[in-house]
Parts: sequence; C-alpha cells; structure tokens
Amino acid sequence: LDKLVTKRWLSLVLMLASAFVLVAKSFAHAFLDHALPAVGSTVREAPAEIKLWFSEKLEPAFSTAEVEDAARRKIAAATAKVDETDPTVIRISLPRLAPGTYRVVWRVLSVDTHVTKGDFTFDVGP
Ligand SMILES: [Cu+2]
Repeated sequence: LDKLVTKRWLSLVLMLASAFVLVAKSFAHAFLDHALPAVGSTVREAPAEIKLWFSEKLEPAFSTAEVEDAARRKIAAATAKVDETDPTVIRISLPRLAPGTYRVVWRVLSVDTHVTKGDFTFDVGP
C-alpha cells in the first residue's frame, strides 16, 4: 500500500511541475535580445538603420519604436517597422544623424498578447 501511495504522490508532483513549466512558458514576453547599433555602443559612422531583435514574435500593428536625440526630441523622420520576413525584428530607418547620443524607445506586443517596453542609448561618434 505504501508503495502505491508514494507512486500517486510522485505522479501528482510531476503533474504540478509540468503545469508550472507550461505557465512559465506562457509568460515568455518579448524582450529585446540585442540591437544594432549595440545597446550602449558608440558607432563611428551614422547608421542608416537600427535593428532590434526580440525574444518573441511581435504583432506588427501594435509594436513600434522611436528615436530621440540627447534633448529628448523625437526624430520624426525615423520610421519603425516590424520586419516582414522575421516578425521578431524591428527595423528603424534613419535620416542622417549628427554626432551625439540617441535613445531608442520601444514598445511591443508579442503574439502571446503581452506588452513590454524599454529603451537604450547609443552614440554616434564625431
Ligand atoms: Cu508574454
């Protein structure tokens, strides 16, 4: 009898454990994995575009990014778009950037319907 009870407990524990794994998986929101120019980096030449790689697929209609200069003024001509062939990527096409510090502010909706946001800076060298 003891053996049977132990077995039942074990299967219950295993069931709970796998349930927790499932829950943890469904909370895998889209976070910035890496970017180009890299987060916190200094580039010698003004980039023509910024690329953001996320950990999950994004909903294009509700995922966007903006670029601000050092005075926190929005660079209006910088336009962000989720990549058509890779929905984990946002591309921001840029006008010619003068040397200085720029902040990229992103807000995305992943396909699991969770919104995440964040920002980082990079520098364009003189
Ligand atoms: Cu999520």
